[in-house]
Amino acid sequence: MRKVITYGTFDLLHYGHVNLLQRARALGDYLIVALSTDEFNWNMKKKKCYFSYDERKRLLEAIRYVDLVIPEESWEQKVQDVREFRVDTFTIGDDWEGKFDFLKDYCEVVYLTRTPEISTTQIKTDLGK
Ligand code: C2G
Repeated sequence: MRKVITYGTFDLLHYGHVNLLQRARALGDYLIVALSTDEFNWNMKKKKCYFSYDERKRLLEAIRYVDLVIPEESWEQKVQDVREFRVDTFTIGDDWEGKFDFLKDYCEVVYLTRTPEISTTQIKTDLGK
């Protein structure tokens, strides 16, 4: 079984996220999503989420491409995650191109193109209009 892992906040879940998850899952047979906790988002990403971790987790678990959701609590957990879950492929959107190449020592690294026209920030801006 080829296992894939990806990381993110996935707030205000939208079709750009689903496009990513669908392609991530297609890289293997099992997709793990490491979901940024509220604390990680606030302390390390300066992101205030609309939905709580539990609500974002619930939404991700309802997506057919997602097999397991685990918490992302630090920038440093990726190597441990790859080893612990015996991951074959790490993948993430190409807005992170090159940032996680260090994982190539442990697994395949694939950067997938982002869906250009949609973002959580854009949604919040448009709704604020
Ligand atoms: N994404 C995408 N297209 C969009 C928006 C997002 O493909 N229009 C992808 C991102 O590239 C990322 C995933 O969806 O792979 C989740 O996006 P975010 O929730 O914004 O994740 P991010 O804040 O980039 O967190 O340790 C890594 C970080 O946790 C990544």
